[in-house]
Amino acid sequence: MIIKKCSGCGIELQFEDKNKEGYVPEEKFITEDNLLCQRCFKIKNYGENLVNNFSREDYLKEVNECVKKSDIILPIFDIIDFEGSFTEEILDYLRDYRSIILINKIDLLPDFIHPTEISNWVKDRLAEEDIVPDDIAFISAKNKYGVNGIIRKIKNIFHNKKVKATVLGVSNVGKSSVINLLLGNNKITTSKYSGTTLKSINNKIPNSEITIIDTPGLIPDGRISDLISVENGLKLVPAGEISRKTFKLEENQVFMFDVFCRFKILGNKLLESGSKPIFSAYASKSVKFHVAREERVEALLNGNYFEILQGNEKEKYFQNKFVTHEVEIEENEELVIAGLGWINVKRGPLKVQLEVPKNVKVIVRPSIFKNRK
Ligand SMILES: Nc1nc2c(ncn2[C@@H]2O[C@H](COP(=O)(O)OP(=O)(O)OP(=O)(O)O)[C@@H](O)[C@H]2O)c(=O)[nH]1
Ligand SMILES: [Mg+2]
Repeated sequence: MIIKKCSGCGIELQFEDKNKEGYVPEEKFITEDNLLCQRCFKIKNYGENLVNNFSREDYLKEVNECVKKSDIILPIFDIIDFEGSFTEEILDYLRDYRSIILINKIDLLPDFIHPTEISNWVKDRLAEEDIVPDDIAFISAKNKYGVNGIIRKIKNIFHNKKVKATVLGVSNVGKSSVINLLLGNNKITTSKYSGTTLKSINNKIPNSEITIIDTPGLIPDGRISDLISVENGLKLVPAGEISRKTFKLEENQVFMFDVFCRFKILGNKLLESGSKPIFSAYASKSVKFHVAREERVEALLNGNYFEILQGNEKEKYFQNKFVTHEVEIEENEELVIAGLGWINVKRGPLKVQLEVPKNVKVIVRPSIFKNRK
């Protein structure tokens, strides 16, 4: 029996069962090569979100097998959801293998930021996790920025030797989009939904000795965007430049990150001296920021001011167990809520009481952008 694989998602093709993954009609299977399965055809042509039966463990096993056979790994991180891009497995691979880290989606950074400005920030954040890659590339698959540099960087390390390079990362960071650019075609299926690539896909980069391997996205923990419906989760993922607003907060006021989480100030030395803390909030444009008096919060959560979550879905979201974190953030630090956004403290320190659903990853990190006047 001949084995053929879908060139869009890597799944083994079959013609026996229309309702199972990898289906193609029998005559196509027999007579054609470079086939697309029915699922990839629907994603590519109709933008459908088709669920699959693969589990977190299936994906991990597939990625593990590819990594073991690689000369170098190319982990991709999303610059806008940097903390949401890590999983323990990815950090372990990075400690064990040679790597070039690809920082993707830099088109979503505010206009005033140049990638070189955040390069030290990225290096320091990785060093905190004991990671020292061979190189780092700042790229945008959307704008085709920096992608040719990847090939140059691989050649710098391996010269003209044969190389197997595995691209890996959490779902939706743009692995397949980057590989398509390296190949100069749109062979691999990409989509705005998570879980598009199902199995590994090997391709040779033209005019090189490099075999580039795409892998299915690993599933991360702790992102707010994964606690709501897929369609609404996408609204929390910035599609254009991220939105930024600056606030001063009184002691009895609450800052609301839409309905998703909120915090109040727990007293501040600067407040006592009369000057209020200042911070900027960053998130996707669909997320509404709001400052309210504490007694108004309940009514705002129940009313129609915030628009992303409605009806049953909002009720369901509030059924999550919420926990309270007390966090102190220094000037030039920021508080990140994975899968939602962050606040950057310009005048502090700022001590807050944050309410978020349990298991959502909350961290304090050095600011990604230098403060500007
Ligand atoms: N703004 C922006 N969007 C990007 C960029 N690269 C990829 N995307 C978008 O991110 C989404 C996911 O892209 P894919 O290439 O399918 O991501 P993936 O990592 O292969 O995803 P899985 O196969 O599901 O793990 C798509 O909507 C892409 O258009 C980028 O540089 N900038
Ligand atoms: Mg993919």
